[in-house]
Amino acid sequence: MSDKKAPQPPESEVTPEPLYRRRREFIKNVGLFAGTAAAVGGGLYLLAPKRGKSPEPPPPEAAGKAGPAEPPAAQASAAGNPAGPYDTTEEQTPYEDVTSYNNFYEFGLDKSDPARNAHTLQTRPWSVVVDGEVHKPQTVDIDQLKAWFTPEQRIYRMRCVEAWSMVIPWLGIPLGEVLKRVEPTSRAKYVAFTTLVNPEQMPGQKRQVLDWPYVEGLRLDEALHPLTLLATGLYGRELPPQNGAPLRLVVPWKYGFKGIKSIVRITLTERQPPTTWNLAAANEYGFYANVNPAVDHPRWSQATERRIGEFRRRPTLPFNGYAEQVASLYAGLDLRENY
Ligand SMILES: Nc1nc2c(c(=O)[nH]1)N[C@H]1C(S)=C(S)[C@@H](COP(=O)(O)O)O[C@H]1N2
Ligand SMILES: [Mo]
Repeated sequence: MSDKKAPQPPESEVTPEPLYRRRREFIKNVGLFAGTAAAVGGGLYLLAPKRGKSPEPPPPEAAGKAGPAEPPAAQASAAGNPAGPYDTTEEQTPYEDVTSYNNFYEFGLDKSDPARNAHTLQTRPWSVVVDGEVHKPQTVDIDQLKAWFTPEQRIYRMRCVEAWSMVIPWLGIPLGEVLKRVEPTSRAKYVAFTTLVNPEQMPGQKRQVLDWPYVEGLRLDEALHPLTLLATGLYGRELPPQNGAPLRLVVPWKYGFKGIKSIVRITLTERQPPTTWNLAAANEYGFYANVNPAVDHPRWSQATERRIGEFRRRPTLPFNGYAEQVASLYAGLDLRENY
């Protein structure tokens, strides 16, 4: 992202592609040199087969640090055909790209920074506070949460506000199921999410590029929609730290920045909560952030996007292709004003 506080315009997504590839080659070589260092965190992922060759995740050892593998059932279905009513059949973005081209400013501003740096994140033990306007507030351990609701696979498109996109097979728990368990009060209208603050583990937080912690929010009806997921994994495996381990939000009809990573708190509120990118640049990033090809970003068009791995741009779809499922949530709302 070029200026201090704003995502890069899509032009820079197109032109630096060769640079991005060169950099990856470089990182790969460093990885080979690094030897044991490559065995922790993202190191091994960068040694995985080249883009296009195989969409398969690395062998189980590679995910070792992230914790236990996902249940065999989830692992088996990850490579197979989509089964659910919400899954896309579009080609899945290779595991290597999903885990090496990231936005996670807590670990640096460059797309390749999180894969290199996020191994310092300690994802166990990890607990999540669920509180606010609920009858049964609680603090739950991440493994307890995964035992309550076995993560299921969802294959979703992800569209970043910078105008690139991916197709990712997530493993996750529908957020609505978690919220129902804590019993929202009649006053609950919104859900606020908070990322961990820990500058030692997240060195990017030593610089005030954004207001830490990263915070996000949804309207309660959006949070309860069956598409909305708390992801715990991808490609049938534990979520890598660079993708927001151990728990991150996925709202596939909204721009990617709504998908807050490494969540430590979920608070139900009466009032609309503040959100990080809206605080950084309110004229560029709204609370809703629904994918909308008809409403351009002030500095670039949102009409088209670059699917990672493709060269021709493709049209961006209203609500990222999920209009049938979610458009009714916004009946009567001016989507130009509520961007
Ligand atoms: N805490 C936190 N969450 C975050 C971000 C971030 O910088 N910090 N970046 C967001 C943006 S802009 C995008 S596009 C997605 C990227 O998710 P991915 O790296 O798993 O593809 O994460 C979102 N969640
Ligand atoms: Mo993004």
